Amino acid sequence: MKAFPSKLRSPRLTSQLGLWLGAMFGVCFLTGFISHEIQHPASWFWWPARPVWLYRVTQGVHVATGLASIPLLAAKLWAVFPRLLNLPTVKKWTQVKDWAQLIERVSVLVLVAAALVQVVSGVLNIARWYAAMGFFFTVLHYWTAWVALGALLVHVGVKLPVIRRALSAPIRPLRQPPTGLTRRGLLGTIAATSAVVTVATVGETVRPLAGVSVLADRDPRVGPQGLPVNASAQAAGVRAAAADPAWRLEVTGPTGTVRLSIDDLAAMKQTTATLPISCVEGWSSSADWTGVPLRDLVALVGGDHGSQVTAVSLQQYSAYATSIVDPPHARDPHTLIALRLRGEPLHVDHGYPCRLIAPDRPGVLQTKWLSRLLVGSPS
Ligand SMILES: Nc1nc2c(c(=O)[nH]1)N[C@H]1C(S)=C(S)[C@@H](COP(=O)(O)O)O[C@H]1N2
Ligand SMILES: [Mo]
Repeated sequence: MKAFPSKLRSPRLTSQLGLWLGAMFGVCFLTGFISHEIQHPASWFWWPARPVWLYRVTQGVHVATGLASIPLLAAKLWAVFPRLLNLPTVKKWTQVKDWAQLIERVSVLVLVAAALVQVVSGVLNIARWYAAMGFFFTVLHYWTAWVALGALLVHVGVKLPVIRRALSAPIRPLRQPPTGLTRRGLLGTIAATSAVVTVATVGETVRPLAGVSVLADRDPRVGPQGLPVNASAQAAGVRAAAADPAWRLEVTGPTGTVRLSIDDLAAMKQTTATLPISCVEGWSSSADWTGVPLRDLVALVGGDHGSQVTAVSLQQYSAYATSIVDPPHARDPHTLIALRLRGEPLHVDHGYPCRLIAPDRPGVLQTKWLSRLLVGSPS
């Protein structure tokens, strides 16, 4: 195919881009897998409560590597484009001679499709197109990642000899001195584009870069009490319930149920901790939270070191309305039922009357507008 001819295309360029892309994908897959397991833990999975910033880093890396891979993916597709559509023509399956080649071709198509699905759905999620995707996103993004991984392993397995040859062969000088872009110039441009994408977005979680991250979807400094808000009390339909003077936090455990007013909670021993909200979408923001350590409430109803807590919101009909607090987090002294943010009573958009805030946990599990805590043993 003669479309887009370029002397810069070579097995070496393709292999080099593939190597970078593979490394990005590997890191992105691993950090994404961790995030998935924290939210839907398998029985073997365990996630610590410390260091408090660990999830903030893994999820920041997940979103950053995903975004930085977009220019690499575009370049890689460009590099192989003339051959991408070279499908072997199969008239009868019984006549297929080169099965290895056929499998390789199909795996490439699957890989390209899966990579595009991941990039597009990831970007749409960051842009908060929940209405269009909702719960569907997590399922799609998770399973497509496995499909991509499988196709990638097949692809690399089949191409290994070509990759080896391309990367170990001495660089063949071009017959004519290059006019325009050189190979090195092209690689440099691709790397620079990825770097620009990263710097332009990573400020949503790396605070010192917030000022230059022009493409960041969230400014980690903006919102009521200097903290971003995804779901407002209005949007969550909890304005009235949150303002009701009859509100009580209902805590149920092995020894029974206690109902605590906001004054009751404020009269208990208060702890202040600096903890980030680390949204799965990649933005994060740290602040001082003050409230009652969850473990004190656990003890109040007869729970102990091994207790698991289910936090339930006033909000209804939302996937974010409940969250499970596993023992490592439930017993951590900095896991709080927060009443105050930066020294002021919580803004209603941040979860007034009280919210859960725990170290090293995805934002989506930091349940706002609490109504009930159920203390039990891990299931
Ligand atoms: N009840 C409830 N709690 C919630 C949410 C929600 O929609 N409802 N959003 C979660 C998400 S996705 C994040 S990142 C954190 C911070 O969200 P905020 O920015 O809307 O406060 O709160 C979490 N707690
Ligand atoms: Mo979030």
